[in-house]
Amino acid sequence: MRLTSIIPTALAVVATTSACAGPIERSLRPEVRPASMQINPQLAPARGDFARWVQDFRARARAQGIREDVLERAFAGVRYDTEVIEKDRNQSEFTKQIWDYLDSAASPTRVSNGKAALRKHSRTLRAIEAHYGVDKEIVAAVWGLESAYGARRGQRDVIASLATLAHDGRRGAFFEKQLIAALKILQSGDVAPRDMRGSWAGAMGHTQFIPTSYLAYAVDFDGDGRRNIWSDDPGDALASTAAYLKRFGWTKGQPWGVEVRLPRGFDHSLARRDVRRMPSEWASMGVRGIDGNAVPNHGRASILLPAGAQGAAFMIFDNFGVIERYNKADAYVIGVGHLADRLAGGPPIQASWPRGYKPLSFSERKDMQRRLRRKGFDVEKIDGIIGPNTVNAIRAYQVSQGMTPDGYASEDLMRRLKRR
Ligand SMILES: [Ca+2]
Repeated sequence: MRLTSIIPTALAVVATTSACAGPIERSLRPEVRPASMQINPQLAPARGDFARWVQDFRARARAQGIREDVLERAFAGVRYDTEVIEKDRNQSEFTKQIWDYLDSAASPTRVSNGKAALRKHSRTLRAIEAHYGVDKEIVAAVWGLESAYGARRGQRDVIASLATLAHDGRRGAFFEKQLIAALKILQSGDVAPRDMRGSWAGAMGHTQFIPTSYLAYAVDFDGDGRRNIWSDDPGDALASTAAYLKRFGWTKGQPWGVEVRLPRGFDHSLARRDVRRMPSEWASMGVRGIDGNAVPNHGRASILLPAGAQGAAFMIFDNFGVIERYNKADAYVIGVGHLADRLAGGPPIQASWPRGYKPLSFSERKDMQRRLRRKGFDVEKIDGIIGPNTVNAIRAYQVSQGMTPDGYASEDLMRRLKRR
């Protein structure tokens, strides 16, 4: 299966709702995206002729300090790339449930290739871990998801891709900023134009930095005077990833999260990011590691149920939020974290997922609430939101039906409610 580059757009928003199994995009790639990056179809007119756009753009680039000789070399032979636009248009069609995503993220091949990569680059990765205080398995896991350990760094001309996307205008301002940053990279001499290759969306090198992230966070780890994230030698790229994670507060030795078992009768309304407790407090409520023991006190933690009550449960720590700085999707963060655990010799996720489950649509959820109310299980509001009240009503209904009272808004529940 091909796990290609995509800038997650809707994904980042959708997938932060941890109470339901939202669609997960095909990408295993993080992008560092400014919060202001929004898609507004109204602002997406065709801008006409590409060559004329490039002329106008070059004037804007010169005004921002890019030298004419750099522009001349960067744009030599650059053409509008229709494939890039096709990929940009199609990306939202690729969706995955979290369990399918995690199957890919920690596939047997990716785990064994990762172990081999850790062995092959052990000296570099240990030096990076020592210098930045970021666990080498986490760095390797980001590498594994971003480019399959360097095998898929992207072969497109970054200037052509970014110019095409900036000209297209759907997210023109964002990509023009990336294009300026890419030109600054060329102007710095870190890389020659022909070597500045990347994904269709301009993510570059082993860990797929976009140009603005490169400018802010890339490092020259081998000390040759150039920050080279494109070469076969992954040292600078992996160190850049570690530098990035360190910058956003990585705590060495703290897990991103650990899989837990929730006690019978656990109040699922506590499974929220803003409910943060010490593992000992969770343990006193019966929340245990998968081995049955209390989770060590690694710091305050939340309970995350990425696919609802029927899937795996995780106790997540501050490092989870650090990985989110790459990509906010729960699936991505768990993918990186779990792959890292596997590379360190850890076991697969133990819980089973509600495979085959299709999330109820908004109107189905409202229909479910109406049916619950009609049967005497009040949900307070018919709003399509599965909050604590709805979960409690589902539980009470499930008890009345002799079902497992997990409070989960499943298709099975819906079928039951539709019976007389
Ligand atoms: Ca270097």
